[in-house]
Amino acid sequence: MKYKAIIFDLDGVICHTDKFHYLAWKVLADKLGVYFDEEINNRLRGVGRMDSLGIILERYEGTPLSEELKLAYSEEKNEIYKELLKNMSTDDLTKEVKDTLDKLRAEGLKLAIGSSSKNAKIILKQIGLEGYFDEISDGNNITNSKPDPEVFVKASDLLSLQPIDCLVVEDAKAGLEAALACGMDCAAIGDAVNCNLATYNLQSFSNLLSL
Ligand code: B16
Ligand code: MG
Repeated sequence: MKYKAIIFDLDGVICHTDKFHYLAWKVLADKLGVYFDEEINNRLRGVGRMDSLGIILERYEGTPLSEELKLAYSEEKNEIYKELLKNMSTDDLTKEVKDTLDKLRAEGLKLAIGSSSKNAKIILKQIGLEGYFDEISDGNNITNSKPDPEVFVKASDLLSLQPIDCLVVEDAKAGLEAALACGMDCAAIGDAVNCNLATYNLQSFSNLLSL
């Protein structure tokens, strides 16, 4: 492989937390009387928490919400989400993903996380990957979330590598756009394959071994 490091998105690539995001946002949407379904939830993939709330509020017709109240609602959702994350375990990390990561590392590649989530470290701990990655760039060290490239730029900085030496693996359009915006090649997986934006399209996570 021509890269020195791979930067993995977390949710939708290493493991799947969309069902927990959905359940937590649904509680808030019901409280606000806003229609919310799985299709709208799909639009939240890779999008930061406050931007996600903005998408949900597109259908809100009540009295205008102050920024302070929006922040309080997003924190309320996050508390529900964090409770749901307690249900995650090592069973949420597939053998294919773990074996592939181990083989990539054995080939000498550095492995990092580039996630919009402020809960990335909690999730990694739940699935048994605490301390596994060389670097973690997540929602806590950025001010602009994907499609802004900040999270990936910070990851390459942490790795002390140039963007051209890093490959990003993403399941969301916003993530592919973020990678391309900072000059990184990217591999799409899942729904992101249909975006036709990626350098590579993966049918399966283990396809990374043949790039
Ligand atoms: P949090 P990723 C993203 O993770 C999720 O895909 C997205 O649905 C979520 O809104 C975002 O993290 C922020 O998450 O509320 O936990 O900070 O795909 O970038 O790993
Ligand atoms: Mg994702």
